[in-house]
Amino acid sequence: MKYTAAHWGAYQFNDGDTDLTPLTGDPAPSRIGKGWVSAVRNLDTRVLKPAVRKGWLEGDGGAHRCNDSFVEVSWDRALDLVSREMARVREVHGDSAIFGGSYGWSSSGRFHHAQSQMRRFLSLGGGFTSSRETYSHAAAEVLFPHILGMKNTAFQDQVTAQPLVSEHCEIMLAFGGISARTAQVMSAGNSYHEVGPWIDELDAKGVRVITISPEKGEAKGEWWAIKPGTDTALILALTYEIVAAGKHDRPFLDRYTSGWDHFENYLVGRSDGLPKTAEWAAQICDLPSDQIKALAADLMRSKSMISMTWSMQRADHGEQPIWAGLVLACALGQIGQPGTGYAFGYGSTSPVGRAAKLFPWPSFPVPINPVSEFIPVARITDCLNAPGEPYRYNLTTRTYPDIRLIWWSGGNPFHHHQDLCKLEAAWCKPETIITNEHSWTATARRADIVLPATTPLERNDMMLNRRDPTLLYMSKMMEPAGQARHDFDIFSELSDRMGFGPLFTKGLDEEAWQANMWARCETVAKQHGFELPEWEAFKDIGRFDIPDAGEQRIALKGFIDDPEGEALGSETGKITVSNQSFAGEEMNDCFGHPAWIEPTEGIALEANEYHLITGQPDTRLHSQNDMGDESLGSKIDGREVATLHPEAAARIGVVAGDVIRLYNARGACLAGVMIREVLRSDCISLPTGAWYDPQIVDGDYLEVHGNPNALTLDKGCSELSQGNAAHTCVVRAEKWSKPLPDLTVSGPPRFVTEA
Ligand SMILES: Nc1nc2c(c(=O)[nH]1)N[C@H]1C(S)=C(S)[C@@H](COP(=O)(O)OP(=O)(O)OC[C@H]3O[C@@H](n4cnc5c(=O)[nH]c(N)nc54)[C@H](O)[C@@H]3O)O[C@H]1N2
Ligand SMILES: Nc1nc2c(c(=O)[nH]1)N[C@H]1C(S)=C(S)[C@@H](COP(=O)(O)OP(=O)(O)OC[C@H]3O[C@@H](n4cnc5c(=O)[nH]c(N)nc54)[C@H](O)[C@@H]3O)O[C@H]1N2
Ligand SMILES: [Mo]
Repeated sequence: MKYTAAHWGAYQFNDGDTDLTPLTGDPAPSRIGKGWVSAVRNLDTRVLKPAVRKGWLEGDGGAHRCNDSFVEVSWDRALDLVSREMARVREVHGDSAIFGGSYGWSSSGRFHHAQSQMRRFLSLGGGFTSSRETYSHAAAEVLFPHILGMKNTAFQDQVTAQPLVSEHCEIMLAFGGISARTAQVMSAGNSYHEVGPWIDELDAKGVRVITISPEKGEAKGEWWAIKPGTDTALILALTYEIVAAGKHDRPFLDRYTSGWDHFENYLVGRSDGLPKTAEWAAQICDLPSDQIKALAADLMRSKSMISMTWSMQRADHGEQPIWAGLVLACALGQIGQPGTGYAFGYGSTSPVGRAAKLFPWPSFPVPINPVSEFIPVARITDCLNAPGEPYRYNLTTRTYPDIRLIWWSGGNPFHHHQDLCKLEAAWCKPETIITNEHSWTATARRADIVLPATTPLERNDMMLNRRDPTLLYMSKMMEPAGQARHDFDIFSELSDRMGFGPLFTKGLDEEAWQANMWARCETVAKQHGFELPEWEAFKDIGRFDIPDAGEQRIALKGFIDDPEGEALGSETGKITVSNQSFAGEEMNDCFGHPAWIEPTEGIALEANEYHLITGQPDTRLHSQNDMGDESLGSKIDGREVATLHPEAAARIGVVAGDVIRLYNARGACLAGVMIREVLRSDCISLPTGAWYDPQIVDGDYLEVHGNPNALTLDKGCSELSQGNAAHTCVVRAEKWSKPLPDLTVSGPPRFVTEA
């Protein structure tokens, strides 16, 4: 038996197999995996040879970057062009002119990790401007150190174990729901999917699960169809009603939090004349006030978990709901007890609340970057548009660097960024863009030099995931497509050409590096009281399951048990209900305490306006595998499918199977129509990830495949985090009755021979 792994699961196969089987023991294998092998084998969309953009060869300065043809070249020529261009840019503009932020999920093996390989190469070559935080939860990453005194990853690692919730919790108040759809995924690989079974267990044990979301999706139990972007108002009202009844836990608030009184002045309206009552919230959230009051009363007498999906903060003012939710949990005083309190990310990925020990497995080493310049990850368009301009971020004022060369590897900004039309214009500004890619993604089609990379199915690697109790030797399943090479080989040869080959490789090849990483794993295992098989034996067996790997953690228990000895790293050592350092900054979009701040758009909808919900796709990981069978098979007329409520469909005048045009001032896209009563009638849900395919159709710029980022808002959540606000977006909709434009992304780009 041989093994391999992806962020969506772990797989086994025998030599000669043409498809993969989910790992034995996985109770709920992922749908995404069904489209993996076909995507890798789809040679129409794989990058088969190095390619250089025609306009770049002709010196167009980037002008035609977003709509150009390519010249296929030899590896020798491609690497020669790259090394000369890198040397030129470093020489003329300095190291910080190179942007290597390269955000993205790449693939699961820890040796062939595209970003780590690239960052090792760029760091050893002189350094690069990097990026901070993620598209997943930037607002939390910036906020939590202030209010919880710890990093988001540290909090994620201690989120209360799922079995404890099943056993002890009575009300699971799930903002954004808890979804097996998103729990298909765990960064670095996943040997079992437990969230679907956990949801069933909560149901079986009689836990009252309340899904607060504009979209019910497949959720079981109660559904509160809240208006998007208004959760903070609901949370404040629940807190208000608890305070008004005198049922807030004053001893807990005094002992474990700071700044309650200042917040309470706001909550009850002493500071702004506006009590945050159930009636007040009801009209903002579009929920009945007596339902809010009844829930507040139930919370006062029940054991509850206040759970927030990551999506809650991927929105304008995204800091507010997750901070308000924490404050509600403080008012209820159940933090630090088994199965109750506060959680961030149940279901958003598989391992959040997983009852398993954590092991600090090694990763491919990335040296310290000699350049300290960085941008908040989602400010890429602003950075390219406004070098030298000031912006606020995490209580400081910074200026955007002047980027002349971008290298992207293992990420797809023309998937992940918002307002892609605006990004396209900014993307034409740098002098050169280089990418390593295995597929002709929208980003590869907008790069100057494209270096074809292998996929995990075409190489040997290791699944080492600190949150998973299984280690796998990932065996190569098939030969690389075309002339694709491993990222490690690409960067090894480039370092050689650029004079630092031995520094990059340390004289080791792929096999020696992996054996070396395994030796470091053996040390970690010994420190944790167990032995790993030797390298050759591991390669042979392929799978190692850690003994006694179970562990049930309780979030913040150390602090609750010993608030002085285990004081938090926040400004007061406690959970900050009000935060003095924010208050001192006078930000107009994040105050000294959680507050209701209207989002930039979507509070008042005009006729024919809808909230666009752009969550994660069921059939893919972001844009990965979009050209595989599972994703392609789910489309309507080749377009990504938007879900509409029957009333919305009737208003727009469409039936299931039609195609609609969604549009706003930022852009327009087509999508297939599915009609279901699983979302609000003023919402349209269009998952992310259809490969971006904008075309000029009858004089209009139209994304023809169903990529919602043609429409979303490119704005920082706030001056605090500058995270993305992808979920805040309003669109109009109309039936598309014209002929359907052919997709261009389902085939390779235009190739030409050099003039
Ligand atoms: N509207 C909207 N937009 C969103 C979101 C949303 O909710 N709504 N969600 C956001 C979130 S949370 C995220 S995390 C981002 C995700 O955005 P990304 O992580 O950028 O999306 P992926 O499609 O996973 O991109 C990974 C890329 O790496 C490439 N790749 C994979 N393996 C390798 C390899 O071994 N070598 C090389 N060289 N390349 C490889 C793949 O082909 C793919 O193009 O999207 C964000 N965008
Ligand atoms: N299948 C699959 N799974 C994935 C991924 C993938 O691409 N595919 N990507 C992974 C990644 S990188 C990430 S970061 C996580 C993201 O995980 P999440 O952020 O949890 O996932 P989303 O699908 O963006 O949103 C979850 C829910 O939030 C709801 N929601 C949207 N707006 C609002 C709102 O204003 N209020 C409330 N209460 N609810 C709202 C949506 O309707 C949706 O049901 O998913 C991971 N899992
Ligand atoms: Mo993410």
